[in-house]
Amino acid sequence: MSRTPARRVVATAGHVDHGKTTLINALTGMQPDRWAEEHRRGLTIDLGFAWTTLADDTHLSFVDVPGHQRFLANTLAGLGPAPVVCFVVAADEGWQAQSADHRDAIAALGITGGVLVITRSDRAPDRVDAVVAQARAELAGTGLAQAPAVAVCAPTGAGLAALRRTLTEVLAQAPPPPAVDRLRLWVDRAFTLAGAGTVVTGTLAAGELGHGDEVVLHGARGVHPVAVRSLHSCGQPHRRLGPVSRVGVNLRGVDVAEVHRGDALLTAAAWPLTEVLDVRRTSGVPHPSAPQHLMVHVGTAAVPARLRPLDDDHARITLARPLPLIVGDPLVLRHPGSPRLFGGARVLDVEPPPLRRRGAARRRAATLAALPPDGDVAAEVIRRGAVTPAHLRRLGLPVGAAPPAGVHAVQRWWVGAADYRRWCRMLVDAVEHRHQRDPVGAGLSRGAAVDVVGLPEPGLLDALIADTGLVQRDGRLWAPGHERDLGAAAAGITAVQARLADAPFAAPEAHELAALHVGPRELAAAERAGRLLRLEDAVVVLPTAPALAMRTLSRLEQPFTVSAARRALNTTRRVALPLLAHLDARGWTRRVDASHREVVRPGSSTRHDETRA
Ligand SMILES: Nc1nc2c(ncn2[C@@H]2O[C@H](COP(=O)(O)OP(=O)(O)OP(=O)(O)O)[C@@H](O)[C@H]2O)c(=O)[nH]1
Ligand SMILES: [Mg+2]
Repeated sequence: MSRTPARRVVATAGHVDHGKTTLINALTGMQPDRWAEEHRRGLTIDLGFAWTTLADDTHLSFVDVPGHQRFLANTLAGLGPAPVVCFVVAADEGWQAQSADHRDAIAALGITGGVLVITRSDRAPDRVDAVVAQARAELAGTGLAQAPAVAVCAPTGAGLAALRRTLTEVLAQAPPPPAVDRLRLWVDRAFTLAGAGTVVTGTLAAGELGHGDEVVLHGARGVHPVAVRSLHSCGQPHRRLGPVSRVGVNLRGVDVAEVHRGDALLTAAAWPLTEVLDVRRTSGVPHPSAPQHLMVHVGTAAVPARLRPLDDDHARITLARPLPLIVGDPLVLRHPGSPRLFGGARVLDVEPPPLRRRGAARRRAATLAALPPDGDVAAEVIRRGAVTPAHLRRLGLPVGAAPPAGVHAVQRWWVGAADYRRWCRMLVDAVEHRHQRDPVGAGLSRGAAVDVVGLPEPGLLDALIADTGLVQRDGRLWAPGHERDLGAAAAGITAVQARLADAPFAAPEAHELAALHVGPRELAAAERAGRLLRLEDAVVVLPTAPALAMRTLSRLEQPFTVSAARRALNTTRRVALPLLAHLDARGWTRRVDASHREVVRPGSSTRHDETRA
């Protein structure tokens, strides 16, 4: 069975002039230095690209970086998205200043795969072992501490076969690219191709990209929808590419002038775009010794930023512009206006809480110190009160299918279990309190309930109502039974009911109601309790009155007038008019003309054999 050959990307690293470009040229037969100025000066200035195929059919692309410290930003853009490096040290010169810079960058980026290549071995064959030992000592503590070493002489080809074998082994053992369902391709180059338009290139370290995909380009001016017109890798067209590939993407929908290194092609709406992040130091000086103004390098982006130390190892970084970052992303920190790196950090939170109150920074440092490197889902849920697992996943947190201990799934949200219990108690108390204060009042409104409990998501209220067994009517809440409890008004309402039992259509007059201490609120409460029916604000009958009226009206000659109905029901126009309107509304009677109605007979579309609506 044939299998699709793996695709891998390796970046170079190492001091200026140590032979990185010469090595890649010897391995691939391609010249990575693309600019005339680079050839004239014999110096790499910007990233170079070349590729070859290894013995196991792996398609291997190289990103060749400059060694000169002036071009460190370019170097970091090449190393940023690369999972594996060829770390080059010249045998005749040994470890040098930019060897150390690149070592620091690799440490900050958390790169763990690589080969130590001792170049220019022909110039100092007897120094090779010493330089390997020196480099190993310098790389101790980084992901390259255990990297295999190979000595080469590019001009003669000595050692190249061994290097290819070693690269094959290292790449085979490197952890597979993360399986993610969203694209983030950091752009390292943008150019136009005659007849094709805008092309961007980058190292696709995770996610996939396909012909026709609709994605967004995120840059300094926000996000911009674009479509993939065609895709290339290693000079070949492809329908679809996954990690780890060098990709060239021909884009529809964007002018080349609008695209820059550090922009990113993203799956639309799949990434948080963040300016404020909390980070943990992974290498370099403690945060309080770091400059307040700095450059943050991540992916291929380099963005000015402000650093606010929270403790030695934790800091808040505010970027000059938002970037698509998630928890776990590695950052390289550099002095602005200087090629020196002073450290690395890893993103712990891309949606941190504001630090406004006194002592907030100290408390935040303590919280961050307790976080595992990939974040703590339960802590994030509790901090936010309620959050969807999809949102946490988007932030890069390790969200499983089920909520972690201490977290409940409630509808589409995850909430802290203790919070949820507290909200339930608060809601029941607030409803109870409202009823005690005003038994004939209209219960607690939903809006007031959300406010009183301080619910982070109003939508959670329905779950709380269901779980607490509260009764909801017309958007208001009662404890079960309380919606029928009339408190001090009960006696007055009972008197009204007794009177209507004797004379069903003799609705009490306003002054009679007043004498019984029954006002509009008491009538509304009685209606809610199912004890009275309000035909108009102050015109009340028993809930059985409409059905009773129908018995009388159906015996009248049809159609009938209001006067005929009034006489038959032994009542007044004050009651007869709203009663007939009520029957019309129920569909039990209907108007025939301006002065006549008739009973709608059973068997027609509506029936009147119910006693309550
Ligand atoms: N004798 C000898 N010379 C070499 C070897 N490898 C590279 N060189 C020479 O070293 C010089 C620098 O080589 P480059 O490949 O440009 O070095 P680099 O690391 O790419 O330099 P930057 O990109 O500027 O950092 C060139 O003159 C090369 O010809 C080697 O194995 N043996
Ligand atoms: Mg070079």
